[in-house]
Amino acid sequence: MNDNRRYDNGSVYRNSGRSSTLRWKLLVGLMALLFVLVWDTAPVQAAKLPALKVKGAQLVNARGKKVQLKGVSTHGMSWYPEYVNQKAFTQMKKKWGINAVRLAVYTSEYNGYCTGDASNRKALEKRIDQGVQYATKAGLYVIIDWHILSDGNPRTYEKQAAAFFRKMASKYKNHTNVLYEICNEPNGGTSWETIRTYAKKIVKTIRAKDKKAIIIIGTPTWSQDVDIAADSPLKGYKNLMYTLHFYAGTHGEYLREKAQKALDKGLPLFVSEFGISDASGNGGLNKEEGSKWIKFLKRNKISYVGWSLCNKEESSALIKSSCKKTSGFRSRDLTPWGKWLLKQFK
Ligand code: IDC
Repeated sequence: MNDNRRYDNGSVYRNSGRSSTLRWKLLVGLMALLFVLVWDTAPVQAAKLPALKVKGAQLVNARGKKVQLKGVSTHGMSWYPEYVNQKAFTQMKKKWGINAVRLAVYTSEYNGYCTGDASNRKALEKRIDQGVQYATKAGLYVIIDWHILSDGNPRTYEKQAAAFFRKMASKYKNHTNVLYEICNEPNGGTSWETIRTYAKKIVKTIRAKDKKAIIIIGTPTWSQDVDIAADSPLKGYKNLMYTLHFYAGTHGEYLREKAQKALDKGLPLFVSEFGISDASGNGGLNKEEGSKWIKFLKRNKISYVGWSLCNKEESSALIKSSCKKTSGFRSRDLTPWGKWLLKQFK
């Protein structure tokens, strides 16, 4: 008796179940369609991340709270464009715990922006644009890095730099998450005076379009002589920071002392690139020195960005050369440096 009733009720439920399941499926389908449509057509939320400011020597948010950006730099985007993708950026934000990414645009080496042809420039600009969009969607701050290196003196390609940053600043003036790094590492004996002259021009160019974005200015000797820059920083502009780079296999206490001197003079520092290999980007890792650096950066709330997101056979690459994936990285895909860096982000 009980059993029959159960069967009876069961069949009634099954009948009405069928039509309500259908209704549910339709509803879910419709919602999914709507979601896809909205997702696809929604403009990138350029203003999602609050704009940052510089207060004294410190990077702060709109409420004046200290901010430390932590992130990863691409290798040259002509060399390793495949790592600039949405999945990788979103994974690095969600799983690695980074809040910033740096897009390295070499000016001179390997299809550099200034040495390649017009179609190469176009391709690089497209890649930057994709990088900015992916970073924005992932909720990351993004640094557009004018990566001078073998060209040594930023004035070598000053005209190109001005045109480039004019373009970038008008494109991204409403992206509160974009930062501009105007000369990666001046070297070859280029003086601070020369860099300063260059910086004044480029800052002026950017400010004509974008009144507020953070601008990071390179310093002499591969962005190490921050103490010298601290004696005569640029005047008359807000939100300027100065580049400090180190590779812990080569640079230790003496460079931290220079950085301390700069901080004591009130210079806002930004470590837009570092590693714990030697300065060539290769050789053994110095984790002990690396930890001393991280402590120093943490104590002074200085932002830092690790070099580099690629699988090149060199110890400063984050991904093992045997790993061909360009997203969805697992711990076993990372080099010893990659594993070490991820620990610092946590
Ligand atoms: C290195 C790359 C290497 C590439 C070389 C080009 O790791 O694969 O062949 O550039 O010259 C820097 C520079 C950065 C260097 C890095 C390691 O900003 O471009 O990348 N480094 O040498 N400064 C100190 C170290």
